[in-house]
Amino acid sequence: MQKGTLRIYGTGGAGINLVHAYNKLEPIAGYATISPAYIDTSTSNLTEDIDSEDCFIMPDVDGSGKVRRENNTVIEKAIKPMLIKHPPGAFNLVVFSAGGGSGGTIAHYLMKELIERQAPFVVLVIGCSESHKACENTISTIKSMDHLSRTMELPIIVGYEHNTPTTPRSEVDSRIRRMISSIAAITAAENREMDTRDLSNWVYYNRTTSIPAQVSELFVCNTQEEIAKLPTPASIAALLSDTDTHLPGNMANYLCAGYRRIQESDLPDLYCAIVPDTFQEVFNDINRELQHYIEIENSRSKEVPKFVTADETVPEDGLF
Ligand SMILES: Nc1nc2c(ncn2[C@@H]2O[C@H](COP(=O)(O)OP(=O)(O)OP(=O)(O)O)[C@@H](O)[C@H]2O)c(=O)[nH]1
Ligand SMILES: [Mg+2]
Repeated sequence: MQKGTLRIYGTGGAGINLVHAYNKLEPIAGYATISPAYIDTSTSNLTEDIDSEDCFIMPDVDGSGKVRRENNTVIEKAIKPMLIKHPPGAFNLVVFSAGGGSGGTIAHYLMKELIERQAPFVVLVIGCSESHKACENTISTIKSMDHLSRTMELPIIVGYEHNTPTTPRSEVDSRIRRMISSIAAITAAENREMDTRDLSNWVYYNRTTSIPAQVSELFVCNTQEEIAKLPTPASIAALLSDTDTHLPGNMANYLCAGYRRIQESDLPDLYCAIVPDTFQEVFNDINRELQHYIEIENSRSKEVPKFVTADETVPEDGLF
């Protein structure tokens, strides 16, 4: 049996940092072989152990300085050549932070291309609101995904975490890595009764249910009790150890289950749930933060203080 390959595109600085944990990882039984691709507008997040053939750095630019439109033309043009060098796998992940200028922009054009090819993918997004600009970029990232999903009439599945003072980067990173390992487990192609088409329909749930395609959230759960606390998922991909595990009929609109082949495994059951109803709240929370930044900005004095008085003589070269 052919082992599954999971392509992980790490886009922008945070994307590269996160995907770096899987650099040159030896194949592990029960998990898809991970094939990382590091995509950015600068080399500042690359480390010496990353091979240049695993990278695609946009030509003639050096970072986007947190401005999404700084390099968007270069990025849009580069996506097709990038995909020739780093083609999509049977399943794909796009990992990035929404707060910067590069990761979210590269991810936007990449998602567009993956959707056009109907290549199944999940995006893992780190939202940021430590500054007005980061918050605005995070909102813009969500709006872009919403528009893309609407115009293409296909769902976009987002595993979402947010950097906050109480959820520091390291905690966010380990939650994102848990999602990566879970997706690598369900896409292993070694699981009994789980086909590639099952996983494609898990992502594109609108093919098999009447739920309209929309930006939807990914939740990884280990028990059915955890699932029961969520609004009803549109779809679940379950990876179980025991074929006798009872799967109640009302768990989700679409459910595909696979069974681990590794008998001695004490790995927990996995339920990867796609929920359409929670992302509105994610958006509302960030938007509230953005409105707060806007209020602060509006309350600033628009007058620029003048330190050179009108009766002073300014030297010809401006040097006081
Ligand atoms: N959790 C987590 N957050 C990160 C990490 N690196 C950066 N961030 C956050 O992501 C935001 C954007 O940073 P980057 O991902 O480096 O930005 P970029 O996509 O490279 O975009 P530009 O540098 O503006 O071109 C920062 O403001 C940080 O808050 C990381 O490794 N983990
Ligand atoms: Mg950067």
